[in-house]
Amino acid sequence: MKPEVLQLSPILIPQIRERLEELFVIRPYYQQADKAAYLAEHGANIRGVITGGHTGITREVLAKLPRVEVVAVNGVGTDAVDLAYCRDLGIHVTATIGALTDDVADLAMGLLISVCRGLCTSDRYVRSGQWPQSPTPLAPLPLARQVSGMRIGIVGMGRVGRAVATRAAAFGCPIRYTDLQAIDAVEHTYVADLIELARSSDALILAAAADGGKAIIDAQVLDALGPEGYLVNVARGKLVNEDDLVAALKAGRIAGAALDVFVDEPHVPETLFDDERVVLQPHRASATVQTRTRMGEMVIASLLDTFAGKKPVGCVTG
Ligand code: 8YV
Repeated sequence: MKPEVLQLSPILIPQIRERLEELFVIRPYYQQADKAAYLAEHGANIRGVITGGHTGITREVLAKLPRVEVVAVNGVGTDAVDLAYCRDLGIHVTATIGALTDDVADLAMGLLISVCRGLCTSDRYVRSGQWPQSPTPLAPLPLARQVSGMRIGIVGMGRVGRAVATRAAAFGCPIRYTDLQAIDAVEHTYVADLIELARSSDALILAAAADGGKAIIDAQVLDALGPEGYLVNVARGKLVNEDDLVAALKAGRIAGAALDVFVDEPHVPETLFDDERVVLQPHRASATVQTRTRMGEMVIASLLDTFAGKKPVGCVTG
């Protein structure tokens, strides 16, 4: 009999979906209107869970899955899963570690360039037919901020942070970073204090894990970044106090922000919608065919390992 797997978020790669259907009985929880009834019907037979990094799984849902052996996160962040609770119950939690590093770092640089060079604003300018009305160099577009050579502060020097550093270094950017502690393998300057890092950076790039659940970027940090400074977030929305960010942008206390993640996705503070100093993405950092395929393969491998009685690939629960 094929193991039953509860799916909490969609898989967008057709070949991965087909393989999942071949190997397991997939129960698409995310498509159900009456989720409680669906759990009541199938919960007792579920042996595995597939979920997204942002979606995770609540303790309430886990409690309805008495036979569950593994929560396979189709993503690298496990902050939306209660790891201690899973460990206590002997449930493996896995993540697609390493699969999306390059894509997330690519998007961080893309966002930095977009916000500094006004790419989205200029694109809207051309598309809306305004260019012929006031041809360059008279176009009413402000001159942009040069990216090459910007002082970059990386918050969280894990895999993604390091991949961002490699890219930023190729742009001739001096790099400093903060993390829980200095990392021997990293050649860049460590700055223990986030406010000090913000003060000495032209752009802060957030690449930290959000397991602590704390909004580390608040008014104080934003003020240290200052009116010439930019914030880029490819990690988690909850790392930022969004009210403080909106207020800082509104008052011109920072120069701009480029955000792939938000506190209450898919809801984005509406005041950001017509702010040209902001670039917004709908949590797409890992959304390429190549990366989502690799991630899907890792999810399948971790389910198969678990059901074969092995410690699964990408296990973060030890
Ligand atoms: C994914 C993410 O978009 O890896 C993560 O933690 O949040 C994202 O890369 C998500 O997990 C896709 O389901």
